[in-house]
Amino acid sequence: MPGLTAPSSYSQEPPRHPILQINSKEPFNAEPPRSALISSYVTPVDFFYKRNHGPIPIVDDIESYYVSICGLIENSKDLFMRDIRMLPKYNITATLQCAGNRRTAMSNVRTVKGVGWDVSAIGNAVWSGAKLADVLELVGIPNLTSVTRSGGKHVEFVSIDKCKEENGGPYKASIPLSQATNPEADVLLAYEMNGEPLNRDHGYPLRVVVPGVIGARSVKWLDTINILAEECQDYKMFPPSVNWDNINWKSRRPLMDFPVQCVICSLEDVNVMKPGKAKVSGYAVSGGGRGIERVDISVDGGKNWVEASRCQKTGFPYIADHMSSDKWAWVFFEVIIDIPHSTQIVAKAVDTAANVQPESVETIWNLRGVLNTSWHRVQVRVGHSNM
Ligand SMILES: Nc1nc2c(c(=O)[nH]1)N[C@H]1C(S)=C(S)[C@@H](COP(=O)(O)O)O[C@H]1N2
Ligand SMILES: [Mo]
Repeated sequence: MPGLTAPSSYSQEPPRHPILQINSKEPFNAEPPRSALISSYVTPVDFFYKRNHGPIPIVDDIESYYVSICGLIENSKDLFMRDIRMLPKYNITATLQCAGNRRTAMSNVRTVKGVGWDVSAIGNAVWSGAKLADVLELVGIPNLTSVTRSGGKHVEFVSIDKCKEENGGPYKASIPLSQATNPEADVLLAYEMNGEPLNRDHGYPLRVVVPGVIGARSVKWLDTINILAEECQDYKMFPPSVNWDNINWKSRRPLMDFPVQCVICSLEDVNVMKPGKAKVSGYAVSGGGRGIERVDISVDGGKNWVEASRCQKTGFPYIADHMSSDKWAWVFFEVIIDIPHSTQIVAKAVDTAANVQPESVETIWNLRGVLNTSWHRVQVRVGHSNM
């Protein structure tokens, strides 16, 4: 691990913004409040959720830091930061979402294993760096390769952090080689976030960003890129019937694209207000680069619906899957509705493949508590005062 050290204690953590709600201190896992999350289309680094499995690594010497590329390839190679910076630099606006986003709501159905998250284990940033497809070309893997001559089909990213969940080993995750070598998939080795060098929490000096895919694959503090025949056995989803006694880990594929999701961020779970008009706003996003076709809002628990307006950048209309839209980024929605009496407000989104969020969290419950994309519901208690 040249130039990069993984401390085994939490005594050298970076400073963090006091606005963050801390879900776990060691390792540090935190998310911003809902209102802060939707205060800007590009999430400020300070407000961006932080998801860690161990202590934050430290770069002692950026000059000697390199990434090794090895495994089922003809020639292994070590790439220094200057080699990566020499490649064309791309700026990609992409939303990162943890598979555990909204896990707390799922654990209210039945206990699940994992860090609890409200609705803000998500953020949208402009990531800059080299395309992984260009990096892999340097080691002789052409664009659009699905299998190397020696049988490599997956690209594993290995970090150096010491993670309890990995039995003290480093964090790692893989993606298919076909995605890694597809320039249009926009997989980056990123060294900047929102125009600044990555900070320590988000992977300094170099991280992977896999747009449209669960956040777990965007490995921070990159140390090694391994070309493998088999995929990494991590982050999976099991049917509701599976428990810790009958689980067969090998029976499921790892999660990749996240499904369509939307969340109301202008309201908390329970709200007290006067009768009248209220703004309902939040974010909607889908995986795999699919756009948001529609966001529907109901003020009667899901019987009747109105359509919310959608936007990404001010001054540009949002058109799903259009050149002018950021294909990997979330969309904000907004609607003004009349709330005459106490009720449940519901939001659901539809993506450009006509996928829609499931109605109830009960039907998608799983023991790891991943991918809670059920209709987002908030309660409103309307008080009629004579004042
Ligand atoms: N090395 C390393 N990379 C990692 C993780 C980690 O703990 N260690 N967490 C992953 C998970 S589960 C998510 S959701 C994202 C979170 O990225 P962020 O902290 O920049 O928001 O990073 C991923 N990459
Ligand atoms: Mo995650």
